[in-house]
Amino acid sequence: MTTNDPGSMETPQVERSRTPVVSSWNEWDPLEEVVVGSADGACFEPTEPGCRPTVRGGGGAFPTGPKPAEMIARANEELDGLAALLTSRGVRVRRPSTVDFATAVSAPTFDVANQYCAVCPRDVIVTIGSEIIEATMSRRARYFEFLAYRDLVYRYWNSDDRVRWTTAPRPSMRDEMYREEFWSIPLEERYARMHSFEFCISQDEVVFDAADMSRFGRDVFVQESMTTNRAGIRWLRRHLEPQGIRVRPVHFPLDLFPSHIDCTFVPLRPGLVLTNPDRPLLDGEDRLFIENGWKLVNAPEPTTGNDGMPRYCQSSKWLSMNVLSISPTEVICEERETPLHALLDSLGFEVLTVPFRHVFEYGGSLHCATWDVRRTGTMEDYFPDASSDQAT
Ligand code: ABU
Repeated sequence: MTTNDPGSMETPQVERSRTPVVSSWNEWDPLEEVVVGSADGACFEPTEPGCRPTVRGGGGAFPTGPKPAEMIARANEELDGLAALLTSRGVRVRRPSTVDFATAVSAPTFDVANQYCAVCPRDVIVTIGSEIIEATMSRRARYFEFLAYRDLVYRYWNSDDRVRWTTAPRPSMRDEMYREEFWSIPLEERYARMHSFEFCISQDEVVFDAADMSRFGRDVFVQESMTTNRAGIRWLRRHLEPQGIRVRPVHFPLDLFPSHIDCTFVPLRPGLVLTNPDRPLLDGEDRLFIENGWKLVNAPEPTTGNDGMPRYCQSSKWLSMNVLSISPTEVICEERETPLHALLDSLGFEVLTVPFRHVFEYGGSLHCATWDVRRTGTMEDYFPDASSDQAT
């Protein structure tokens, strides 16, 4: 059974004697409690300055408003399947609150005709140690997505006074926050400019999505992208470094439309990162890994090319590598990604699989569709040799 019933979270004296109810330092330690997204109330993402959705295969204008009920039901069936698998492995699963994403937003600085969904908590919220951080978000339709998790956040916060809760600065999302010209740059020019790392958001306000972060103990790597700018990374650094956490920007210059790091650079256990062969790290940014004995292993070609992805999916074929680790030896993968299963098996992992293709059109796969609240383990230093330190 999955639940968002607070259960034992209501008894702080009991919780106080053990691990905080919120505690997670990396992407691979044994998972104890997780939030799995829900497609309830989902809408098509609207066209806005930070997002230009297009129907794949030249299918005309993108629909607006609520997604059809059968589309939602298919995605929910797969999300429920993931929740059931996690529960069967002893992980406590919770679900977001239902939100009416069809409600328009009219703010002093922007309007948007409908909102999006709560399928991908990873984009919105992150656990770092016993702190929950709500991201600024980069798109108007996602400004209020945090509401789907507020009941849960309050319950965690109320149940254990070691839980820290931070909401990052709310950006204006006014027109000036975006670079409209980004969308009309021809591909050849994008290649020529790939090292400028200027995407559809300007650098004036603090902007980040939580899914541009990847947690490696006392090091958090943050991708500069269409959804996270340099001011966002500076904010994260000033916020986290006083706690002894090093924030390290990373760049993948061949990804001309980067959005979220978890289809590009996916740590699986201490010493091992699954990498994207189409999106190598910027020259020199791999040194820290190599000098500290980490192996970067390329993911195999996904079983579906970009052309075969669902019509309304705005993500790349590399959702194949958007896996969820439930321990340093167990990884959940999409069931059709057999070349990846074989690779992970050869690297010593137990590979668990679930069908998840219908979730793809909500912009994510297994890692995106989850928010890990508690994993065993403490803050470790996996990069003790910092001679090539990029954090300063
Ligand atoms: N939300 C993750 C999508 C990343 C990608 O399309 O590669």
